[in-house]
Amino acid sequence: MEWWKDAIIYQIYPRSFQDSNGDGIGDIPGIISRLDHLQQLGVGAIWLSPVYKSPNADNGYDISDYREINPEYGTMEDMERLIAEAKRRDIRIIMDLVINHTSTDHYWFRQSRDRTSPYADYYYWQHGMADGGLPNNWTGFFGEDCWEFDPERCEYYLHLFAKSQADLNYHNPAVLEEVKDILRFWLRKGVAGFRCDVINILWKDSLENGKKQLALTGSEHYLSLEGTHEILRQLREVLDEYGAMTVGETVFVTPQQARDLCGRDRGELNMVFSFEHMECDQYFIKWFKRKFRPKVFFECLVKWQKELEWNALYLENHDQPRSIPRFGSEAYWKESGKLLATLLLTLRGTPFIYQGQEIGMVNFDFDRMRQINDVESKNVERVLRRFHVPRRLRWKLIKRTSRDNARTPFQWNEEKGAGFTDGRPWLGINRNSEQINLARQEQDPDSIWQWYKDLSRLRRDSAVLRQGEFVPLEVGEQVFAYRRVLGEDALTVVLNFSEKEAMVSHRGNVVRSNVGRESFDGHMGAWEAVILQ
Ligand code: TEU
Ligand code: CA
Repeated sequence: MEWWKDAIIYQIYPRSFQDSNGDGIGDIPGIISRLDHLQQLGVGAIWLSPVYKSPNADNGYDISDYREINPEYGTMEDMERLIAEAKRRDIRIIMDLVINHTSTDHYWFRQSRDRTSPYADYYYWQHGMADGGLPNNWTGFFGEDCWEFDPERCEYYLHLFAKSQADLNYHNPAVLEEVKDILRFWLRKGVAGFRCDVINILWKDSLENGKKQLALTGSEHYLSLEGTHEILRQLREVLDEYGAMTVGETVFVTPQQARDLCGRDRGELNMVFSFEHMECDQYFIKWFKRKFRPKVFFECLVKWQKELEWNALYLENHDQPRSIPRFGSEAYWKESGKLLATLLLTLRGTPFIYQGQEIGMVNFDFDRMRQINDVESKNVERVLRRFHVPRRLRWKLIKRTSRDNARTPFQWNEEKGAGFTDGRPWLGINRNSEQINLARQEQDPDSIWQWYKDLSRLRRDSAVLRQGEFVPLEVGEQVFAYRRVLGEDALTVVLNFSEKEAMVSHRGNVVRSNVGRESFDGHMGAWEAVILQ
């Protein structure tokens, strides 16, 4: 049963969604109290960013116990209640599966420091070089070295992410068996599937030096290798026992690599999050931004729509800046917010909405490093400082690209804690919460929130939007138009990614218009979106 092809999935970043006890940290009881919101949005499943026990070096992506809930977020009973309460509303729960690495606080890692322990080979341990250098020249995802010396074991361990996120060694078959057990543990609790963190880098074929590059030197030794496919096929056997779905976060994949990871006949993942469309406004790595050119973005979307039979669709998540300031326009906040919603909910695939996107939340309004929490931003800032990049430029880069842009607390209402908390929030609340919040948009029939709800219903009731083929019609400098076709039925979507007016040749009866048009003569105003029959 491929329920996930009919569903819209909603991502929750638990720390920033809803606090229930005034400690300033979002939690599971908070999520339960907001399930009605998600039901109204017509969500079929929630992807829950990690809620496992964790010292929070990377906010839960550094797991210290896969079978425990982080006490900041609640208890296992709370988690079970969440699964049950969501189920009552026909909402499934998808857990985040972070198995490329564990926290160095994990029992396995602590044991692994002892070479004689059964856990000795759970991680990549290596001697340094005779000349005192690191075991190889690889560089990590967070802009730092990826080897750390452990004085107890007197060896280095590999960490492609933060220092306290040690990479698991899948050359040791015991590691995969552990992971299978973890899957069963959660599947038995009624979880419907997993979003698999950086899943295409699990297998490292060797630890030899890599070809030197601007970032991620060494990545040819672990990106989408056959060893990873083998692991995924083994995990699929466990998942199939429970009919579970998986969506993999797959970094640096081409459409061919994506098909190999989630093609129907492959027996691996069900969908992947690819990154190419998120890289349209950058050179090679995200810290080097370039001007967003809508046409490049459209071409990329068309390519992926054509090359994959089905895939995950997203414009935001907890790692990316918000989509309105990035692909839309803050000056046309409402129009462009609705336009981006239209894009997300009318392409072919499974749409993922990231918390706050449905009310048009924008980037943080921080003005100094002290307000930043994210480990990646802090590391990168340190590296830039080491290279004598001036302070103002450093801040400019961080402000534009930091992951904290998407992590500020959900803006429920205009009160002091934005309805998120009565206490002191763990991360700053955007000052615009007085203007941008759910309560206000519930009152306004013309709001971004109403638009999301409306399009979600439209998609639910429209087989064309859910199953139809994707046919591009126009890929221009500012206009993107395409058709969804199913048998005799068809809908045309026309989007104007600009404040400049445009004239298009597409015609039809108006099904939806983000500026309230009743008929369409081809004229498009600023950031206008129409769905035509
Ligand atoms: O992200 C992996 C990843 O490659 C990037 O999106 C990453 O966030 C970074 O921006 C690269 O520059 C996943 C999680 O989504 C992320 O939150 C974790 O920090 C990371 O894995 C490690 O678990
Ligand atoms: Ca709390």
